[in-house]
Amino acid sequence: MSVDFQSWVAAHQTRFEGVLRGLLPSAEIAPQRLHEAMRYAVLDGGKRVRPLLAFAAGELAGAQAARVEIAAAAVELIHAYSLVHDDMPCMDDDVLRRGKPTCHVQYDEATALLVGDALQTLAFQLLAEHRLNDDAAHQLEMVKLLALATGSRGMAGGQAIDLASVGKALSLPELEFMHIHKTGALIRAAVLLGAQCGAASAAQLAKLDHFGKLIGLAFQVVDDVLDCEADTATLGKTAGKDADNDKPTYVSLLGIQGARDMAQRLHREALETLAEFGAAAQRLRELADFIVLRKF
Ligand code: GRG
Repeated sequence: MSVDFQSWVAAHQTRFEGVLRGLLPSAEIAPQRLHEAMRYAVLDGGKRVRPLLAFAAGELAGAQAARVEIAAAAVELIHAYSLVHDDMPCMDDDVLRRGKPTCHVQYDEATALLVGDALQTLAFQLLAEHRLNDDAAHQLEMVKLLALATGSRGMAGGQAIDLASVGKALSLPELEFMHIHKTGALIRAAVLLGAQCGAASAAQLAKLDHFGKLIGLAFQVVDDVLDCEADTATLGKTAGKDADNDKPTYVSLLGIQGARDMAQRLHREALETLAEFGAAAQRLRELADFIVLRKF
């Protein structure tokens, strides 16, 4: 990572933390415990990869930063909701997330369920409340895009396939289908929403969509490798869960080296889709590098 990129990431992460603090309901307001748990699940943790992708795509498309912040916050709230629900006993049943006790451990299961529900609805409230694009019809399309990426044809659908695949041998296309939905859909939406806060052409959006699809899948392939290779302290979540749970992964299907090779190929293809943007896509390229080379 270049020093310039590192300071771009740090500056955006810091500013975004302040944005999230301001958008989340105060823990002083009733129901205090729910609001406190929502803040616990969202603040002070996470790499903020999806918001960073939205910021980079927004910069490429000349979007106003204040608009991209709202789109990025909506995506991050959906992501945080998915982590809270995924960690619950009825799903992945985990006790550690972002280096802290998971939401249901810190609070209780009913609260964690409500935290996820409330974060998801807050995301859509933000998209309805704030101006994201000069064209209202276009903004409505953006709301639909996030809804599709989140629901049964996107992330929640991917999670359903994931839960049903435990102990089963999936083929590579089946595994790809699952991950393009479970992890990829929201990453793709982050890139597109960032760009749609600005003035990207249909042809540019198609390229960015393809980039988001490839880098979303690469993110998951790397996640599978890290689950095998990194330790719990580095990841801030329990390592080795996939093998323990007998889940099909890129590593179980291709082996560690095969999964690494696949991540490299997806990375290369993702960078190729950005070729025509020239210097304007530099941050997206650097984020693609970060996603594939990350150690946590
Ligand atoms: C509960 C509807 C529903 C969906 C859950 C995303 C997801 C679907 C579950 C999370 C389980 C998981 C570990 C998926 C692998 C990829 C992934 C999303 C990792 C976590 O994302 P990071 O690394 O997390 O961006 P941080 O904490 O950095 O934000």
